[in-house]
Amino acid sequence: MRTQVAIIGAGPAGLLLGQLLYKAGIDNIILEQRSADYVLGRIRAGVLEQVSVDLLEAAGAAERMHAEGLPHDGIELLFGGQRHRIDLHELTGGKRVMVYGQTEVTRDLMAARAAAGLTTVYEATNVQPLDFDGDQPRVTYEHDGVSHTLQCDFIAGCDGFHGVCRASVPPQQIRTFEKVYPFGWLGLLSDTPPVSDELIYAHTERGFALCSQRSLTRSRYYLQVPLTEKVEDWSDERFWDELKLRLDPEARAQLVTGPSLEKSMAPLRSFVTEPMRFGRMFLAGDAAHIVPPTGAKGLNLAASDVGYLHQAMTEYYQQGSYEGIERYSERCLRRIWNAERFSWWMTSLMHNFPEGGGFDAKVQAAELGYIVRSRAAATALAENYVGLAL
Ligand code: RFL
Ligand code: PHB
Repeated sequence: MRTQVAIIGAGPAGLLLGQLLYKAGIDNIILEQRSADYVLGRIRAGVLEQVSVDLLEAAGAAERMHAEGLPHDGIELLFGGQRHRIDLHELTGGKRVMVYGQTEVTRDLMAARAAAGLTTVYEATNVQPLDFDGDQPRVTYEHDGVSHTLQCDFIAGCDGFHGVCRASVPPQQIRTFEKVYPFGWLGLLSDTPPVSDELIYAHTERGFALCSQRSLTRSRYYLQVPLTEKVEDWSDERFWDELKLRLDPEARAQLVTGPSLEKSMAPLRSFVTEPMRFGRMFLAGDAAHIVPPTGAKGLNLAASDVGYLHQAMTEYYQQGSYEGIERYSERCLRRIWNAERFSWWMTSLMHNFPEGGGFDAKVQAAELGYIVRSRAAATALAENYVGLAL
């Protein structure tokens, strides 16, 4: 079998790349180790920057997002028992974010791919990228017990943090930078109306909490918890009780609780791989970098990597130019390090660091106060949250 671009991973990065390449007339096949239902069952991101919205439009998969997604002009910071609005729209000269779940983005991209008649091999096992340092890369895999070889011009490693592509690079060719945080997020999804029109990022002595949403009838909440906590030990009731303790009195009174549709734990990590191209193999999305979710940047970075990669491949196939390919890592990494900085900063600002001995909490309180008093400080937060123009 042969294709121009072999894409490994059918998460949002792989599916978006496949659609953009298809629109540019570039043939591609996706190999995914899980089933489509499993991929859709993972509840993750909820906030899209304009760059991601634009790329979904270019991919022809934006119709439902525009009909059902919720444009948000602000976020709320809750600390010292009070909420303070950050007016993203006003502070950034008219920018906003779109609240639309990763599950729905993935579903729309899957539907567009199916409508275009493109091949995705789900439940592909033993996927292995090979010979990407030469001119004839290939990917071997097994499906239904049969071994296959896919010949290609390029391999796109869109296989997430635990994928095989980054792991296939000889260690001397790759550098990684990592920071692991001493807590995780426990998330709960429920068919209950959101507690507030806008997202609430809450900093409390009991730890961080986030009130997010998927629609006017579906909410997503998160609690900062020690990494030692187990989901099984958190009944819905315990989750709601703890969330209430981290909200202001008005939100506490307004919170509508209900049975969970999903509950899961996510560790928090900052991680970057340099470079992101190894001969004819590219890493994109979580395969190359992870941000803690506090800044809502992970999916957006995956989308912007794919934007650069699709541009580079289009220039190569349409004009024979290698420039975009050679500059891929550098272009991506500039955006990535800015998002890493912002996500680390938001995480440091909003979470409880018990080992800080009280000093960290005092500095956090001073900084939060500064953000709501100073237009300059609020603008810095707002322009990073909606996405820096880089
Ligand atoms: P994914 O989604 O992990 O997809 C990778 C795919 O590759 C497959 N795979 C393989 N396939 C074949 N062979 C192999 N050997 C393979 N190994 C893996 C996997 O099965 C999978 O289908 O990576 P991708 O596409 O790069 O997308 C990245 C995003 O999923 C991620 O960055 C975001 O979810 C992060 N994130 C958020 N990002 C935002 O922009 N805004 C948010 O509000 C936001 N909130 C979040 C988040 C992530 C969270 N968690 C759970 C980590 C909230 C949370 C709680
Ligand atoms: C979400 O809705 O899942 C979400 C929203 C904002 C974040 C992180 C996660 O910062």
